Amino acid sequence: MTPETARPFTDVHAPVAEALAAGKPVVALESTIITHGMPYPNNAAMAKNVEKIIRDGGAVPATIAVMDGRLKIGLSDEEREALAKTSGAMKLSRADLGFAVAEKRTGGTTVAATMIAAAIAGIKVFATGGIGGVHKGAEKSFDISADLDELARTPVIVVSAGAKAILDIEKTLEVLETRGVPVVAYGSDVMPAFWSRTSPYKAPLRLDDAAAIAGFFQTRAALGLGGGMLVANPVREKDEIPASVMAGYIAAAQEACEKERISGKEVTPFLLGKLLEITDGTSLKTNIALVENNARLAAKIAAALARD
Ligand code: PSU
Ligand code: MN
Repeated sequence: MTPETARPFTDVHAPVAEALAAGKPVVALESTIITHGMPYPNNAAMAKNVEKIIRDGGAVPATIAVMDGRLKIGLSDEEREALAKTSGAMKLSRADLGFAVAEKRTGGTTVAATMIAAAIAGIKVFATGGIGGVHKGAEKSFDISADLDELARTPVIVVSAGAKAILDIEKTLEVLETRGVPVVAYGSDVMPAFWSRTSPYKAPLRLDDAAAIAGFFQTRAALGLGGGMLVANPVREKDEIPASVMAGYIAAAQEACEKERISGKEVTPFLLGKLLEITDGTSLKTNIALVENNARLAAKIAAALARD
């Protein structure tokens, strides 16, 4: 897909098109988190608020999704609200993005699909909650998210709160290293674990300000290294669920997942839903807070990129 061949299938929302044409900062946002990651109406409120945070940070938000077969780069308020209410939306990654466009379906884009769309639109920074990664037990299930391959090939900075603690963080880091994806923890020596600020794993790289992250990205591009990079931004202390507390919840959710024989792309939504139940909504509060935190940092990185 190139910008030219994708154009007939793509709708770029006017404020996004204007910002891109003027070289102003733009931040992409994914939509699987809206369609599959959170229940309505929390998903709608989160999606709206995250866009506001990006605007307050001086950048233009571009929520990406497929609606009735149109690849949307930026949604109107009405479209975003409609997507949040859609039941039966597809979960779209690299493998099925083209299917949804060809068959005129509606779906939320994962980190992988959002990166693809951002790259064709010329957007370099993308904020999400957590990326997909290597699932626990992957040596049996082979369940490794397409997000990791996409990070290796598509030149977008993905700002996340690390890999979800429902994943095998150690194996996820190994795969990212093998694929040549830089993982930069923001202001931390250890990898954050989504709901928690810390994990037992050392961060491969550390940078302490947005301008340095932008500079690193530009240097990689100049060296012709290709591909994207992952920024791991720890959730704020006041919003975190400590790793020791989270571990018990995750084990319980995992057990339910195995018992109910959930597999494939249902695994992540199932585990998130189960955790929501088990934690009585606390995990959702933290999830929303960390997405907002990532949006703030992504706006700063986009602003730094736009300055150069
Ligand atoms: N983080 C969340 N909720 C989500 C996801 C991440 O808090 O719904 C989504 C992202 O879109 C990510 C996807 O790209 O889960 C990974 O799914 P899979 O493991 O099937 O590749
Ligand atoms: Mn998977």
